[in-house]
Amino acid sequence: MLTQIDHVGIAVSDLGEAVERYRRTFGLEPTHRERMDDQGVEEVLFAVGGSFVQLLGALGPDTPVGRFLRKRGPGVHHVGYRVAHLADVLDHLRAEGVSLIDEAPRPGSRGTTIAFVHPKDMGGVLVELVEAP
Ligand code: CMX
Ligand code: CO
Repeated sequence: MLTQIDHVGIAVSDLGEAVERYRRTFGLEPTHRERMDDQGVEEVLFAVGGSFVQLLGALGPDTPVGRFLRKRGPGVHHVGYRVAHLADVLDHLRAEGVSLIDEAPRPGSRGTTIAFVHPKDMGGVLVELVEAP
C-alpha cells in the first residue's frame, strides 16, 4: 500500500534561514519551492535519495503550521508516504475506522494528489498520503 517515504515535513519559523542552514550544513540545494495558499504554507523541497525533506514556513499564525509552531515550536510536522492509488487507500483506512482529515484526494504541490490522516489514530503523528502525478 505504501511504496516509499515521499517526504518528511518540518515546520520552521524562518524559511529563508532554514534553507540556508540545510544548504550550509548538508550541501543540499533546493529542488522545488511552492506557495500553497489553501494549506497556509510555503514549502521548500530538498531531494534526498528518492525522497524529499520538506521545509514548511507558515503563511500566518492561524494556519496548521502557524498553530503548530506556536504550540510546539519548530520540528517534525508530518510524514508523507507515497501510495499508488490514493482513493483506494482512503477507502481502506475508512473501513479500518481511521479518522481522515481529507475524505477525498485533493491537489498537493508538484502536481501530486494528497490526503491527510488525523494524528489521533496514528500515535500522534500527522500522516500525509501522496500519489505521484
Ligand atoms: N502532528 C501531530 N499532532 C498534531 C499536529 C501535528 N502536525 N498538529 C496538531 N496536532 C494535534 C495537537 O497537538 C492537538 O492535540 P490535542 O487535541 O491532544 O491537544 C490536536 O492535533 C488539535 O490541534 P490544533 O492546535 O487544534 O491544530 P489544528 O487546528 O491545526 O488541527 C490538524 C490539527 C492536524 C487537524 C491540522 O493541522 C490539519 O488539518 N493538518 C493537515 C494540513 C496541513 O498540515 N497542511 C500543512 C502541510 C502541507 C503539505 O505538507 O503539503
Ligand atoms: Co507534506
